[in-house]
Amino acid sequence: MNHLRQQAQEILQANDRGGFTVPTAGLYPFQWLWDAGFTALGWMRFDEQRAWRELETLFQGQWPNGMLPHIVFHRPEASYFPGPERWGTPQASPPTSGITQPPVLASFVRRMLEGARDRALAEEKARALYPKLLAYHRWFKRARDPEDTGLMACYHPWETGADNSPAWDEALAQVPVDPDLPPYTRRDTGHVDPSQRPRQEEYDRYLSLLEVYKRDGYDPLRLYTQCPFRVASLLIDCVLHRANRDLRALSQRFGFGHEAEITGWLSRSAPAIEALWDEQAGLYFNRDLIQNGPIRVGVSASFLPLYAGSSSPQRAERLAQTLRSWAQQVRYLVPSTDPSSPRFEPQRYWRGPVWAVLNRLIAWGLEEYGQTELAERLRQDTLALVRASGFSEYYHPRTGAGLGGGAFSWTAAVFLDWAE
Ligand code: 9YW
Repeated sequence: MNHLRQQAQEILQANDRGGFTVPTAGLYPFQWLWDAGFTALGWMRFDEQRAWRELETLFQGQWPNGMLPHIVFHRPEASYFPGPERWGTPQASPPTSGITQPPVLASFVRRMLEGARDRALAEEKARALYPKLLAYHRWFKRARDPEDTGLMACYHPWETGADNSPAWDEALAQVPVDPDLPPYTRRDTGHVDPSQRPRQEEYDRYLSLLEVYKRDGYDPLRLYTQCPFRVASLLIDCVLHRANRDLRALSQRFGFGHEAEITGWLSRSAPAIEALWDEQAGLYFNRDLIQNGPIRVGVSASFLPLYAGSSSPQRAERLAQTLRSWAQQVRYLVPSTDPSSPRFEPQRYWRGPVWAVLNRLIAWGLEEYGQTELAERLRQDTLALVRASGFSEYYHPRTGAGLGGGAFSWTAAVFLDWAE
């Protein structure tokens, strides 16, 4: 195992561009939001200073309104599309994308603080990051839940972290392809086998949404009523709920005094997440906010209310049963889509493959509900996949083959954080 730890460290070091870590060279040459969070957890295991730096660098891209974008384009790089010109956001220095991603950061900052060997450094860094985290979470509430429903409106599959999940098929199909869509050349399929990437019709719609944002001047409240893609995503809502619990703990610890405000948000999000439960399916479903109905496809995010901590013990037990039934159908947990679904595609990106980061989040939740055996199963499966196929972006849930990009930062980071 030691040589794998060594290799994982070397991947982070090789992907380090001086203050930020690219997810993988070539395919993703910038800094991504939730990747940066996981990567910081990995750096924490061998270079704490560098771990904190990862987050500080990410926050250089924070918008004046508090929004934290999903990509920060620290320096020009032609190997990725769409770059800053295509996003056309008002944010110039550094340029960024115009949507966000699952907000793991407050939870990870708390974890880093509690696990740090250099206590003084951790206190100083976490305290300095706190106001930025608070501004980000306030932006979420203001911009994405102006009606105080408890669920956040998401405006793009990229924003959910799980781009081509079958959960978004119908909602995305409702997005008209812009007849004046400027021509473009995909770069992703030049790096990775197209059978492991989203399809062309999805890409045309992903890019048509960017034209909508630009036309609407990135005005979040206009998009709240006008955006042709609006979903409540379990990845965003559960991660944010958990992050708000951790932000509240940080507020209390440092004496910032925002606990009542954050408790107010939590009191709305907990019942709203629980309303996504489906008794018959034994799991939680994402929700289409335009059709105003559940999206009945089981996905790996369907287990995240365990990570949020909003589930009752009974529902947690039922979720564990559902997960065990998935385990009958694949060799490695957790496939990103229910393997009994007709939409399950075991090698296509978020339509079936196993992702180490999702396993990490789900296992945290399982542990907290006392489901230690299943949590350990997820840990063992993740380590086995790395041993068999290296540090891939994602893995085939039946064969264990490594898929997507290689030498992948967040997979290496999860390994460092998880392998004892
Ligand atoms: C894209 C970087 C990102 C992840 C996303 C994943 C993929 C592709 O790669 O996005 O073009 O932005 O879906 O979750 O953050 O690893």
